[in-house]
Amino acid sequence: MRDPASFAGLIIREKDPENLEFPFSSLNSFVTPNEQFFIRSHFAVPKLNPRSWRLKIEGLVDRPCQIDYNDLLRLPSRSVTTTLECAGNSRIFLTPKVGGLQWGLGAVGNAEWTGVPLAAVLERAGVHAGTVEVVLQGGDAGEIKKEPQSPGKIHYARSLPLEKALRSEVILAYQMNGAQLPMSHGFPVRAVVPGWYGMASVKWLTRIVVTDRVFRGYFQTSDYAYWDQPEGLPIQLLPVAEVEVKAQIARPALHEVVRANSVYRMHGAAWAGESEVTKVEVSTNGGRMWKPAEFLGAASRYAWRLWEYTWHTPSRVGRYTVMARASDARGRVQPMHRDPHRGTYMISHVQPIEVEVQESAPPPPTDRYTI
Ligand SMILES: Nc1nc2c(c(=O)[nH]1)N[C@H]1C(S)=C(S)[C@@H](COP(=O)(O)O)O[C@H]1N2
Ligand SMILES: [Mo]
Repeated sequence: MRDPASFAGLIIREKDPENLEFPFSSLNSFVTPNEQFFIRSHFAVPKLNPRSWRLKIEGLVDRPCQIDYNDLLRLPSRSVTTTLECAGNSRIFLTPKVGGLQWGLGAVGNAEWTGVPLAAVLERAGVHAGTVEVVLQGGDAGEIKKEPQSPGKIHYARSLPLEKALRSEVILAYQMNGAQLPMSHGFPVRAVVPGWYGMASVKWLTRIVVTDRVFRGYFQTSDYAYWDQPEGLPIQLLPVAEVEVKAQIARPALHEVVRANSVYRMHGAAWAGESEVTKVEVSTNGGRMWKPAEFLGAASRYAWRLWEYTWHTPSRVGRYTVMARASDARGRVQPMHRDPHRGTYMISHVQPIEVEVQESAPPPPTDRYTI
């Protein structure tokens, strides 16, 4: 029988293509089980057969080549545990409302991915001097119906600057949490780009193009871009890339009823892109006072850190606001307010969670279902 605790229970944000959210309030493990990992797909899942699947490597390389599935499996592999957060995670909290999938807190998950470093594959092909970017293309395609409409079907594609592409944590993964990569998560092979928002981790990877130009594909110009104003230049749109520092509260959930004058275990997760989370602070009085939360494990670069805080709930019933705020090794602190330059992405400002403190409250849920 299936372990009842592995019941998926994902929230449907879109039925077709499948876009499913992890119910973040159920967070109870460092690694998110595959069945509960959120799914973000722009087009229908391409049916790729590992026997006929090929990864083409072309562009500015000495030896353009094709790698098949068995070739890839024979190359030296490595595993990396990384948090994958969609750049649109938490969008539902933005006011006024903005377009795009209305994700709550659960377009994020943490998994152990196993595969071949992208650098090894690039080395085999021999990258030319003067290379600027590496473009990763997925086997999925579709039409963009909103403006600017695409000229027919286009493939999902994203680029990485050569420097990031060569870093050892960037892998072409064929396993997720020790199991074969599931269909929805990019079977047979996907890129995993630790420290960057999810859109960089191209699923159903079929083609790599090495180029001496900056790639200007749809998913990094029209979509997944934000406003930036470097000194001395007019404001410009840049591709969304590195993950911001962020803490999220799993429990209490929004509008949860909490018992007055009791001991409540607040908990959640925090992550910091290419840096490391060094501190999570909690406020239970609307941001007037902040107290340190405790970590449940050591920092591991690219993976989230689970944290908890023992809240002695007020004796006076009423509505209270709880918040969590993370800091990282680079000195970044989660902002209290939204930066409008970020458009509809990179939603990392502190999220106030309103709860009801009442005389009696339902018992806290147990981790496992007992049926
Ligand atoms: N080929 C392809 N890769 C893709 C996407 C896609 O639609 N097609 N979506 C991207 C986005 S926006 C995110 S957040 C992650 C989600 O990965 P997951 O579905 O495994 O959680 O995949 C990325 N890779
Ligand atoms: Mo995403």
